Amino acid sequence: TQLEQALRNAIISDAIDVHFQPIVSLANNMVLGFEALARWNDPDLGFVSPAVFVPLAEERGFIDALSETLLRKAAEAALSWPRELFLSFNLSSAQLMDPGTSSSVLAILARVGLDPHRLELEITETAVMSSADTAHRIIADLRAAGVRISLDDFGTGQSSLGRLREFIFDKVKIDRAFVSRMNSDRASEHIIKAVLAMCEGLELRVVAEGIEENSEAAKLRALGCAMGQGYYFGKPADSAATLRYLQTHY
Ligand code: G
Ligand code: G
Ligand code: NA
Ligand code: MN
Repeated sequence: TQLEQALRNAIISDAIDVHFQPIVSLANNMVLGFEALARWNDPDLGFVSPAVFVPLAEERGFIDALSETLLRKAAEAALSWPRELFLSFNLSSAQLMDPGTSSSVLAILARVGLDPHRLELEITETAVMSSADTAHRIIADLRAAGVRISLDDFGTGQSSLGRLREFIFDKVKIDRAFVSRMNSDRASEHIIKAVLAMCEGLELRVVAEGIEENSEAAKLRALGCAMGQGYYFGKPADSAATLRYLQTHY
């Protein structure tokens, strides 16, 4: 298809960029790290969402090439940041089915010179379940090297609490569906409270995603949520804008 051909060309010509969105401490608004988010603005097709081209790349077998380029760019940007902030990077489900993923991730870090302790990988529950044994091996190898693992979009899709018993995660990201409904819907607030209590018991760090308003940040802070991410703190921005952001935000 036209989209597939354009994506192939974009990967070869290095036309897919990485943007960065801040993740902050809710206690004091300090920036703790950034999530890398792929951005592709094609001259003919215009802006194509990663929600479209990541699954296409997986389906067509070029997710490795795409992801390696993106991780390299993201890691290089992280090295230019003025402080040792963490870099959070999304792994797709196809990568968790490929036994080569852990060594390829660690090889990129070594080549770029980014300490594995500064990397976090965001994965979804569905991705872990799709090929459980391989996924567990990859996660164990990466964690042994110091990379941390976040459970993304928690509370949606195929989530099962049983997964948390396996202690393969360092952090849980509460899906923005709960945050955006928190002010209008009591159920969402109760769910967030329960997730926070559970994560405290399991010694999991928690990030609330999709914070767009001060009232949401304030409520989450009052509930004891440690970290937040969302347009209220900063939208995804390219590496130059991210450096400028860091000059004005601590
Ligand atoms: O930022 P945005 O709404 O455009 O992202 C849409 C989806 O694409 C999200 O689910 C996000 O996790 C995913 N995504 C963004 N960048 C990457 C990437 O570099 N790799 C993978 N696997 N997924 C990504
Ligand atoms: O699946 P994942 O959680 O990685 O995807 C995060 C997506 O949410 C990205 O596409 C990102 O651009 C988007 N996002 C980040 N912050 C906000 C926000 O405050 N509001 C909305 N609507 N989307 C957000
Ligand atoms: Na993510
Ligand atoms: Mn998410």
